[in-house]
Amino acid sequence: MSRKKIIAGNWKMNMTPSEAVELVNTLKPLVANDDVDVVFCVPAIDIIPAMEAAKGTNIHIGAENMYYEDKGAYTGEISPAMLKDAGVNYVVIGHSERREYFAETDETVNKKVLKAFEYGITPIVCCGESLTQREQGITLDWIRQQIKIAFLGIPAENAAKAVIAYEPIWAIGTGKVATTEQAQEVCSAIRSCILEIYDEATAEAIRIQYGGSVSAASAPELFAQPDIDGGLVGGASLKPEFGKIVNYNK
Ligand code: G2H
Repeated sequence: MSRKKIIAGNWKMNMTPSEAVELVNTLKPLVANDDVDVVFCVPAIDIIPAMEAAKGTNIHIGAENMYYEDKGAYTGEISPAMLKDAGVNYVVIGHSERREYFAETDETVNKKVLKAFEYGITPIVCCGESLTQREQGITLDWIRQQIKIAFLGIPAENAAKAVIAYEPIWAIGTGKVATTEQAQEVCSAIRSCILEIYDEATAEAIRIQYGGSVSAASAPELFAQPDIDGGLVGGASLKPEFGKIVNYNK
């Protein structure tokens, strides 16, 4: 079975609404590639203007986070209903920066994944090990635990539609990209873990991205790996370079 690649930008806390419109306008002719799903995950305040600017193109606008309750007294949070109503179909969940600075845990990640599916939003579920964990040789155990908890209670038909982003923390924003072998090894282990939890069809269908200092130079080899179905791209998604990453196969 051949999976459609998914290449997503993660803008993080960059771009004011007017800068967002400018960036979408700059990138839209550069990211036209119907062979891949192209997603720009943007700050909440940029979602609506970015969506307006991307109208009529192949770009999907996604969110970088959401809360796991439907509505209520949660000052400052964004609900899944708000995202859905704005036309958002993808949301990044459990990025390592959210885990590090905003106390997100595997349990809150699981609640958010459950809630995203309830609203028909595709979660991009992030996992990844620290440098210490890699040096201790516990990378695969750690990732398996993150995946098992993230997918607790998720039925196979939903899991098959999910996206998992493997992002080694030591490679994020450092310019230190994982080697192709390291990235493929972990992405393949993630697929085996999904096979263990569910079945072959789900493991074959789920899309697994690599993230961490992806660049136009590293993308073609990374995305050619059998278990890497695209990338979650930070720094390079804010530049025309993102067009080259999306067109890695041209
Ligand atoms: C990892 C990645 C995007 P960057 O956080 O999710 O960022 O490509 O800048 O390392």
